[in-house]
Amino acid sequence: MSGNPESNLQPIPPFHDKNEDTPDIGGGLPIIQYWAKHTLSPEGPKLWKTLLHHSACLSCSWGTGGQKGGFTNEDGEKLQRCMKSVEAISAEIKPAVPPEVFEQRSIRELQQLTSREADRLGRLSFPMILRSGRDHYERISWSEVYEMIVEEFRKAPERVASYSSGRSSNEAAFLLQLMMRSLGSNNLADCSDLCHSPSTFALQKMLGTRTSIVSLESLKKADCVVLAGANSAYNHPRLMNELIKLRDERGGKVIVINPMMETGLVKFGSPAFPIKSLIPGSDISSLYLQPIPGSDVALFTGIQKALIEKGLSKIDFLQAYTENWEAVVETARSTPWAILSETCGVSQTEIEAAAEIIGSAKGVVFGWAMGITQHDNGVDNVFSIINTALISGNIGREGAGVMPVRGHSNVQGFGSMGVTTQELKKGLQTALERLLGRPLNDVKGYDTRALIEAADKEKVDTLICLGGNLYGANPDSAQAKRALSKVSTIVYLSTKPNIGHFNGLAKHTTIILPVLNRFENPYKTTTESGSNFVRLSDEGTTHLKHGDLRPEVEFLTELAHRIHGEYPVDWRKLRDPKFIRHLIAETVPGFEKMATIDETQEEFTIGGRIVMEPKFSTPSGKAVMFVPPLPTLTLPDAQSFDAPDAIRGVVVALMTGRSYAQHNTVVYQVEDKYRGMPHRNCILMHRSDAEQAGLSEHQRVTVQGNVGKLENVEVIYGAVRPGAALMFYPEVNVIFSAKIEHRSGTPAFKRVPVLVYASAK
Ligand SMILES: Nc1nc2c(c(=O)[nH]1)N[C@H]1C(S)=C(S)[C@@H](COP(=O)(O)OP(=O)(O)OC[C@H]3O[C@@H](n4cnc5c(=O)[nH]c(N)nc54)[C@H](O)[C@@H]3O)O[C@H]1N2
Ligand SMILES: Nc1nc2c(c(=O)[nH]1)N[C@H]1C(S)=C(S)[C@@H](COP(=O)(O)OP(=O)(O)OC[C@H]3O[C@@H](n4cnc5c(=O)[nH]c(N)nc54)[C@H](O)[C@@H]3O)O[C@H]1N2
Ligand code: SF4
Ligand SMILES: [Mo]
Repeated sequence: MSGNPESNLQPIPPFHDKNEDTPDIGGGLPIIQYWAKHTLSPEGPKLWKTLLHHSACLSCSWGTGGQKGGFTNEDGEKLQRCMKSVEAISAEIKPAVPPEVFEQRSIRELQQLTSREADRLGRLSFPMILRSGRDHYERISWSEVYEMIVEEFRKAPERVASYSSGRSSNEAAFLLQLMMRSLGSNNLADCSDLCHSPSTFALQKMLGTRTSIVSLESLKKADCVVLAGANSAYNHPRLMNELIKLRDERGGKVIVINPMMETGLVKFGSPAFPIKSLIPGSDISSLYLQPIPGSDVALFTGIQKALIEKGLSKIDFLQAYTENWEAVVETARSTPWAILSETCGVSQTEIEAAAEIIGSAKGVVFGWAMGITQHDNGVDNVFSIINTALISGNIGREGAGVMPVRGHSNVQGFGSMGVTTQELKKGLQTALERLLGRPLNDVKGYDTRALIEAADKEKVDTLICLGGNLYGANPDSAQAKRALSKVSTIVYLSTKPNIGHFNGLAKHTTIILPVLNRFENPYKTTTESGSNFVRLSDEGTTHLKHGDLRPEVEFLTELAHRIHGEYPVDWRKLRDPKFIRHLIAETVPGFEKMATIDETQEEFTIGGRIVMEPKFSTPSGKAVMFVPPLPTLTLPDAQSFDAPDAIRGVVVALMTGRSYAQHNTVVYQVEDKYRGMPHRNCILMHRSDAEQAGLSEHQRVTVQGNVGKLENVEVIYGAVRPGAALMFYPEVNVIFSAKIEHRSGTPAFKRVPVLVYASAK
């Protein structure tokens, strides 16, 4: 193990026997090699042009780029582009898919493509249609598209739905929800339903807000960060720089909570510090806790208990600024240590060490991602984190707070613009009702899972997908395919082909519309970062000179005009997103500065989001605490799987997520070198689990879930706790139908019971 015992409090982490073939640090030289390979390749000049363009990074929600130049963060710090940004850009600057591909390859052939092969075809550059009974996608004109689909949107509003993914702009998001709500449909499913919806729900209930309450500036003042269920070395690389600075420059501490010991969260080599960090690597975790997947409530309750027992809890703070704290404190106090430790699989000593660090820090920021939210008790997990922040007095001041580490680069903006099936914030609802001249329909719309279920019951006629890959992102791929095949018309607005375009086919008409991304759009657009900062992306041009692509906003305004005429706005005027920005400024509280952003070019922090004093937008002005129940975590026995009974397999809790080089359902490279997984069809597991089932490293096995199995999967030993294992989505989505978190609709992607056994010879 690479941890340095002097600076890492936990000298011998429990489940550390990682694969010998893996590097000792995350990041490091391979990042530079990747940069060099791409920037020196024939695509290099195009890549540099885009990197230097004033636009927000396409990839993650950390939100680099914008008006101060492509490399700058909101604090004006330079050199803030990571390799993930290059990865995303180089996918977008690929040449167009040659028309022959669609002329020659039948839909059956296209269905054989892997995610990576589909993406590699190139950029989509002309509208296409797959008509009922045909085998091939055919070219179609934009005007034919409008004529064909406008009637489909006039169906009963509850039978019309949308799905969206957070790569598009705020302007497109605002239009989408206005068009749908003008129809009377609340069916605004969004990728956040599969992602941070539990965070939104819990933050709203407890603090009266829905997003991070920490600004980047404030994060820079923290002397402790707790990072739970987030593999930021892969998915938010610039956050790693903040952790390096916290440890190196401020002598602070980082507590990582993750069943898998991710190399980059132990030590990370960052190009931002070429001499002191890149090659030797910088220490990240001061303490690394490896709980049982899905048990974070027990671990955080344990931290609360230790804070209370050691006199490190801030009872005065709780009394003054919170409600229902007594029940939370009493629960932590009275739950026996044995139960907490047994539930989460982390010892009392380790939990107490975490509490000591938190209790003695000046300011703690609690960050989390999918390891916390993608569970059937995801909301409870978030409750328990916010409870811990409150009990330790770490909310409502500089250098402290709670920070969901968000997903797509503009997923948060979609929520702010009203693309949600959760209850709208009052201010936004009132403003929309004023605009529409009537109350909003109060029927709860379909979130992503409800949409698939409704489609499967033939309750959806028309579906518009603004980006994303609805098919690939859902669990139980066979169900997703079947459900979508019962929808009469599906319209996909996309930049790149993906497996959803070939497998998520409608009953009658499937249309793919090629759109311009944010750095090639002829108009300026905006996005919102995970720390509530609004970014302005400049106009650009596309390299697809012979293509017939449109901005998303142009398509949506024209469609809305044809459906609604001039109700409730002059849609065609909104073709220039500047006018949408005016409408957003009038409608969405906190976005007032959008009205002048075109004149001032001034990017801004959304009003009312960053919480610097312990006053909350709840009815009482106090934070409201809840007691989340401890989870009961059992795994089914091997016999309950539909597998031959003689087999001697092992049942594990499978965490499904991202490899090093993929962006959600889009795979860029097959190997994950930091976890020692040479290709996508691997299962990373603890040596002891494999041996118990008579398996050995590199053996090919069957991984069986509740709705399917994957064959010929290679066993890779890794630093994951026994009982847990890890595989990659979207491929793994064929084998399970996930449990659903009942308050947020989010699937339990991180605790999938599977049986692993030797494949029949
Ligand atoms: N390069 C790149 N960047 C991305 C993305 C991408 O695909 N590629 N995707 C974007 C999107 S949409 C999102 S949502 C984010 C995702 O960012 P992350 O949430 O960091 O990504 P995941 O791979 O889903 O895994 C999260 C971690 O959770 C851990 N984990 C699993 N179960 C548990 C548990 O029960 N408890 C705890 N404490 N930890 C657990 C896993 O071991 C893993 O390390 O990244 C965004 N950024
Ligand atoms: N098993 C498992 N499943 C998961 C997860 C998991 O951890 N495990 N994570 C879930 C999470 S957190 C998420 S967010 C979802 C991701 O779900 P989605 O957001 O639905 O999927 P993506 O793969 O990000 O979508 C990629 C596609 O978006 C399109 N696109 C890219 N840029 C643009 C643009 O600017 N405009 C438009 N219109 N289209 C664009 C391209 O065509 C590209 O192929 O997956 C979820 N599914
Ligand atoms: S951290 Fe995220 S936003 Fe920043 S450059 Fe990397 S991928 Fe882009
Ligand atoms: Mo996500």
